[in-house]
Amino acid sequence: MRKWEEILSDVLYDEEKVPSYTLPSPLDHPGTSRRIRTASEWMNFRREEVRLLYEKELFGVIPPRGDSTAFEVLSCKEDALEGTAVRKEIRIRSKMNSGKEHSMILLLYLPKNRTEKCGAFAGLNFRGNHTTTDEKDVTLTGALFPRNQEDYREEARGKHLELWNHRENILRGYASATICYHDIFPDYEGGWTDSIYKIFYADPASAEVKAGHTAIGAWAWGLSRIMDYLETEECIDPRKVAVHGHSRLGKTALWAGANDLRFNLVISNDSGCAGAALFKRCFGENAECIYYNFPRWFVPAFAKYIRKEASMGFDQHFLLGLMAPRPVCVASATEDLWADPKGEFLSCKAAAEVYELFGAGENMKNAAFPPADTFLTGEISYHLRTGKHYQAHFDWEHYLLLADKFFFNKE
Ligand code: GTR
Repeated sequence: MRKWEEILSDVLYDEEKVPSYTLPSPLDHPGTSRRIRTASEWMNFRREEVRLLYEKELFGVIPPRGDSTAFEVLSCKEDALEGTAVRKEIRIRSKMNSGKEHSMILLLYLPKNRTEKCGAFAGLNFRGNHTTTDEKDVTLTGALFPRNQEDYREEARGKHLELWNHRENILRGYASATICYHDIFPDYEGGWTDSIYKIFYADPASAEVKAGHTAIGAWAWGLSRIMDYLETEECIDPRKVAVHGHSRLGKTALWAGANDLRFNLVISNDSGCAGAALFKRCFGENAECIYYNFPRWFVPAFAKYIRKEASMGFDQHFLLGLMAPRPVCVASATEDLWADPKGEFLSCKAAAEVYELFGAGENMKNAAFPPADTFLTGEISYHLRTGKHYQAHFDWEHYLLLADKFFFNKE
């Protein structure tokens, strides 16, 4: 591998220098002249090939549920968020018959006084459940990541309040659920040992395990465990659960959505490289940058694409296509060039041919790159927010609008 300074000095931020490239079509069957023409051919045949391609080349295999799962309600507060919500903390315990166990704490806000079942937003947080809320009695989480000690303390409460939207989600009638991602796979190279892989393998940090699994796969597993719990909540309609994530957790939300069809709305906030953005544009963060900094996010097979993006037989519109026909939303930010906003948009456009098989995605197929701060809304949605790499109130507005539209037919 080259030195970081060298890698960084080659990063492209100039649209003029983007290499010319041809995007492969997810509907073509490689090596044959066969082309997918119907939704059922996609669902029954090609979709799984594409999913397996991502498993093999990027994100590895997501392990199954544990042999048994137990949900232990640690706390239940009936008058949370100024009396608008019920707040629960649930320990999700994934157990193996061998006796090994992994546990993590879910923070869940449920809207009160609803007559019909509600929808829900599920996402992972970066710094601990207690950083997503200003309620002072939420359990501190995120301790497995050594560098998180600065946030694993009282002072960090509410630190990421703005990124989260619990209050407004509740007021709009949605449940809001989150787990700290470090409690699933602590995000550093030493993280394998404490990750969920420890219940599946004797040596979770071995080369064999790393050859087939990743941190992103572990986090996606965690999102599915949230879904397992949400399915048991009386007041939630499990068909109305959106999975969302920012940045690396946006990549994770896409991978979770690709694998777990129970998520009926998939949201990628500034997911960038290896998320929604096209690799082949090599704009901003590229394969080399991301693999240099975060090898654990990918299987080693991914390394062959470093500085060889042109050789990839797929690109990230394939990943977006795995959501079809469920609605997917990709959000970028004007100052987040590292994540290549234009590449995220072009990927949405290119994914439209998969949605077309289902009679959807028309809005995106013919769309031009939208001006900042406007919503392009449909089965494939996109917006470019003015500002930095962040999940802001403006982003949430679009997500809530989409949940209203697709879950409740409200315009
Ligand atoms: C960056 C990384 C991005 C993105 C981001 C984040 O350092 O290069 O791909 O994932 O971290 O998660 O905040």
